[in-house]
Parts: sequence; structure tokens; C-alpha cells
Amino acid sequence: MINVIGLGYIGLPTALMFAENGIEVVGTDYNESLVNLLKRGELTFEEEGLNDLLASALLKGIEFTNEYVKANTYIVAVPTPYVKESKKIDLKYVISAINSILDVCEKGSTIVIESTISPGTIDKFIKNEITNKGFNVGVDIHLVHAPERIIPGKMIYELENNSRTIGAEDKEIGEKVKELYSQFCNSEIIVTDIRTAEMSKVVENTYRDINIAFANELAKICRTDNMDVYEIIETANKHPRVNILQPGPGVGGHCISVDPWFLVGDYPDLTNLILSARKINDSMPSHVLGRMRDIMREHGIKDITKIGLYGLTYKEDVDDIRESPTLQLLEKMDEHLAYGVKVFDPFVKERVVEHQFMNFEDFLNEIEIIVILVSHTHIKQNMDLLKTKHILDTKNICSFESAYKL
Ligand code: SAJ
Repeated sequence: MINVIGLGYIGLPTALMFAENGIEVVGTDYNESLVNLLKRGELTFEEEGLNDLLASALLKGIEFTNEYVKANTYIVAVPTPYVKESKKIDLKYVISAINSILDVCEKGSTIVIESTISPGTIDKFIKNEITNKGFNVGVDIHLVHAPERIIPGKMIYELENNSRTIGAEDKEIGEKVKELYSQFCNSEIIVTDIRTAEMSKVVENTYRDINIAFANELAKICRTDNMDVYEIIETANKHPRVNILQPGPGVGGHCISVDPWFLVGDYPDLTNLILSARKINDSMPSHVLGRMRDIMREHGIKDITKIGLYGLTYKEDVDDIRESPTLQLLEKMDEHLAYGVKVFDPFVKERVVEHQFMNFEDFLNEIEIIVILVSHTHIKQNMDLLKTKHILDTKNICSFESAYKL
């Protein structure tokens, strides 16, 4: 039996996939209202195919609870933020989950950590927690790191089709966990040591952050001399060994904008490139702000309340707003501009910022400049409604000649 700890963006789909494939699963989360919703077959976030998967897993017997239960395998999928000042990983949720597992588990259990952790975390911190509780690591408790790799918007497809890494000290345990994941993962599953699994996960997200930072830096260079960064990237990418990502209003979400900091926090003298990339990506909301000012100046618009920000989520067609470029931009605006800019996002149904509109037409009626910050399918399908507006298109989705770009 598997006990999945943490029923958020990663833990829930993973638990459901195991249950769907005939494995006995109990999902545990400390959030009581979340547990009650899941029991009723309701979700707290949108993800394609997840509703049906939840309904099917419930029929197959998945259980949700606030309690930790006895199981042979525990899968930990709790958040791992970083401490703002030191940039080091904040392990409070992981440590608390491990301790609660140790309160109920039997000797011989395996704890699989799926949450992204900074390289060395298991060796330096998790093992101590376990030893301090009187368990012998490698004998009473087996530790495995199996970092998740799924992308919001395509989670179910990627759970089945992405390759996985399993880091284990004991190869035999690693093979057993591989066997478990191969119930639903149809791609290659590599078994390696824990440190390699920890490091390669952080490296994957850091690589993407650096690539996006390069695109963002190119966007700034191109802006100064009026070159088309999108055409330049597209042309360069025709080269068989070049693959530059797209510039944008910043990097959000709980992964790419967080994980590189683990390396900066642990290796401050060795992470010049990684730190620069973080800084470039974090500077993009200010760049957008500068572009907004350019447009206001050009059209003699002084009233900030005539500006509308489209999109609050960290990327297209998801409802997750964590660390989103729009929230970063609003934070910056407080310092520089009078407050009053309007905001709309079709995926965000609760009021999370001031002057947030719940109706798209009402939002459009109030504004003269629209800043497209997220390329939701919704805006692509409603582009015609923007014809009378000044458009700042930070995602390069608008084909109107008059649209301003990054
Ligand atoms: N972004 C750009 N330009 C691009 C691509 C993305 O500006 O060309 C921005 C997005 O708009 C968003 C941010 O970057 O604000 C991050 O989005 P993303 O789609 O790049 O990645 P995430 O955070 O949704 O998911 C990543 C994935 N990691 C990699 O692709 C290496 C996913 O596979 C991981 O499972 C996930 O992090 C995680 O949980 O670690």
C-alpha cells in the first residue's frame, strides 16, 4: 500500500495514477477542506483530464484523509520553498512529513521524496531526522528520491510519458520503486544514487531558467535597436544545434523561479551564470513597466486606471498564480506608479488583487491600454475585441501591426 503525503499539484495526480493502475493508495493532506472536497470528487485546481481520473480512482478505492497511515511505501510531495534571505531550501514541510511518517510506519518501509530538494538534502538533513527518531537508515527505513518532472497543463500525459529518475542508496530498493512507477510510467526509468537524482532535477529547471534568461536578454538588446527578437530567435533556431526559448514578462511558478536559488544558496561563489539568469528573469516585470510607460507617453495617456493587465497566472491555461510575473509586476508598480491598474484573468475566479475584474467585457470597457501577460487560449480567441485598444503584447501572440512588443 502507498501513502501519498501532500495532495497538491504533484501529489494528487501521482496518487490518482497509482490508484488508477490498481495499487492501494491513501492520500494524506493536512488541509481538511481539501480532503473533504477530494472525497466528494471535487478538485481545487484545473488540469486537463484530472476530473475524470479522480472519479475513476475513487471508484477504484483511493482514500483521502488527514491522517498518516501504515504503508510499505510513502511518497512525499509537499512544497519546498526557499528562504528569501539566505536563498537556501526551506525544509519545514518535508521534515514535518517525515516525522509524521515515522510516528506511524513499520520498520522496513520506504520513503520516496518527490518534492524537489537541493542536492545533499537527504544526506545532510533527512537522514539525521530519521536517526534521531531511533530508526536505522537503510535497515529500518529506506530512502529514495524520485523527483517529479510533469508540466502543469499536460500533467497526465507527462506522468505516463516522461522518463523518470530514481535515486536510491540501495540498488535493490531503487529497482523496487522503479517497478512501482512503471505501473503507469511508460518511459525510461533510470536508477541512480540519491545525490545524482537530487542534482539532476535542480539542473533541469536551472537549464530552462538560463535559456529563458538568454531569450529575455536578447529581447532587451533587440528593443534598444528596434530589432525583432522573435524573428531572430526563430531564425537562429533553424540551426540544428540551437534551441532558444521565448522571452516573456518574467518567470513564474513554483519550480523554475525557485530551484536555481538552491544552487545559488549552497554555492554562492560558483553560481555567477545561474544568479545572473535569475536576476535577468526577475528584471522582466520592470522591463514591461518601462514599455507601458513608453506607450502611455506616446499616446499622452496619464491615467493609470486606463491600463488593463490581462493574465494573473504564471503561465497559459492554468489557474496557478504562484510567483506569477503579473504579481511581480504589481508589486513593482506600487513603488513607481499611482495605484489603480485593472486586472483580469479568466482562470482566476477569486479576487486576489485590487481592481480585479470578473467579466472580460466590463474589463475592456474600462481600459485604453491592454498588457497581455499570459497567452491563455481565451485571449487568442478574443483578439478581435482588442482592435480599439493600444496593445502591449509580452507573449508575441497578437498579429496586429499596431501591437507593441516586449
Ligand atoms: N517561460 C518563458 N519562456 C519560455 C518558457 C517558459 O518565459 O519559453 C515562463 C513561463 O511563462 C512561466 C515560467 O517560464 O512563467 C515557467 O514555466 P515553464 O512552462 O517553463 O515550467 P513549469 O514551471 O510549469 O514546469 C517546470 C518544468 N521543468 C522543465 O521544463 C525543465 C517541469 O517539467 C517540471 O516538472 C516543473 O518545472 C517542476 O515541478 O519542477
